[in-house]
Amino acid sequence: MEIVKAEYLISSPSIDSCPKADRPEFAFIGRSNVGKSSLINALTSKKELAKVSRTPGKTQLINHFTIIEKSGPSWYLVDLPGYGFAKRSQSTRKEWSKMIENYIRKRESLVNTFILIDSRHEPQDIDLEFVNQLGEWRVPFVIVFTKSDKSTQREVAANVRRFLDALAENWEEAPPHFVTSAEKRTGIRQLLAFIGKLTANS
Ligand SMILES: Nc1nc2c(ncn2[C@@H]2O[C@H](COP(=O)(O)OP(=O)(O)OP(=O)(O)O)[C@@H](O)[C@H]2O)c(=O)[nH]1
Ligand SMILES: [Mg+2]
Repeated sequence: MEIVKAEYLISSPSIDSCPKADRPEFAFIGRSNVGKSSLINALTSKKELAKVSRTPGKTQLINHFTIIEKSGPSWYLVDLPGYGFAKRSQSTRKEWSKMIENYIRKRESLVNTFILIDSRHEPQDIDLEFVNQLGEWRVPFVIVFTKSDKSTQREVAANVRRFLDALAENWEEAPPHFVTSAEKRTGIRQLLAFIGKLTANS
């Protein structure tokens, strides 16, 4: 797939103020600092499209990016605010949950959610809970392990295996997953091919 245009469109505080649901949409979610914005930049080959920060919790809104493929189709990439940001208050977390649940469950044009997991760590409860939540909501999603350049292949493979094993307690069949590095562009082509297949069908 060849992307000819990738542009920031708008940041919305809730689903009601999101752009018209007139094209396929793909959302990225995960713990703050997991690499959502970096992955969006890698997918679009635009270094500064989504804001990358060393300070977690920077993205607090639903951020839409317009993508246009060379062959014509247009879709949206959506950078969602991360979870698990310790410095947020209880009430801010509640608002976050409500906003995310509304968006993920009600956005009609949402084709797939990418849930990002840091491949450097052993399975974290907060991530497992969010994956299980998506399962309960019965929305389509895939798991994307990030930052694979930061550990050895062996460590990454072990963490992926542990995460999928932990999910197996609740899942008969493991959800599809990708291993990526925004830094080294590992898995980027595969993710784009996956998106391409879904946009062709919608
Ligand atoms: N080595 C390496 N670093 C990465 C990778 N992806 C992201 N990072 C770094 O991780 C930090 C966080 O990346 P972001 O893309 O801002 O993460 P985010 O999930 O969008 O964070 P929030 O918007 O704050 O929730 C930055 O310092 C990135 O440079 C990767 O694939 N490899
Ligand atoms: Mg971000």
